[in-house]
Amino acid sequence: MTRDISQASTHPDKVRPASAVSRWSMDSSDVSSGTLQDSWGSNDGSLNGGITTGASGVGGSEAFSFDGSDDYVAVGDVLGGFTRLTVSSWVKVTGSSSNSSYNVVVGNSGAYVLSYQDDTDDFLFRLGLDGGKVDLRAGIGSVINTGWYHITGTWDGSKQRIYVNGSKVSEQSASGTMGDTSGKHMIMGSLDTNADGQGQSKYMFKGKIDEVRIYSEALSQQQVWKLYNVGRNANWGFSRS
Ligand SMILES: [Ca+2]
Ligand SMILES: [Ca+2]
Repeated sequence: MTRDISQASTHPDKVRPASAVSRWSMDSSDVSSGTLQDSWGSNDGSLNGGITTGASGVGGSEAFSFDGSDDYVAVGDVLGGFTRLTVSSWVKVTGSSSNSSYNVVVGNSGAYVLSYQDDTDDFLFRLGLDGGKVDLRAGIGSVINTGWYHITGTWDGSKQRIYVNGSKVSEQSASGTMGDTSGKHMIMGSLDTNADGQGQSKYMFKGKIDEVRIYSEALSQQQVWKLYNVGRNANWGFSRS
């Protein structure tokens, strides 16, 4: 598939429709006193485990580096119960860290999860609908230690889709009521499955995470493609190293 990306935005704050909810840049300029500021909303995150900040990220920006042991960002008992959703992140997987197959990039247990699956060396987008788990895998082959990937999960209330590097990889029908995640915290780098507000050790992520975004609508293929190019655009200094 060939697309003209010459019109792609070079500004990291683009792709901000009315449905934009939260954006975390992972840039040091948005971190103070152990708190990562939400650039769009009020869903700030607390840094745990001694996360390494200032690591090289996408577009010449900075990322967080997670040690796979106890590093995670806890956003709070928020960001659940969506009727439509987009969740996206840049990730660089550098290890298989957990004692489960789930190396969670971002998730709110019972509602949605984006994860690296170390059993299949692949990405997973899970929705929590009507109390059950609805899983969609990316199926792109090995992603460990092969550089940065942009992963996006969307749900429009009837279809669930997963995109990698701006292109749709898989989709399926998915409907129901998303879990409200009451008591469970939205976490980056792990998952709060037992509603204690903390990332559980078996779901830790090892590698880098950058530019996590949440929208309350399913972004279109065109919007996801633009979102990917916002991050990778050479004019913005993107490097895969
Ligand atoms: Ca640590
Ligand atoms: Ca960044």
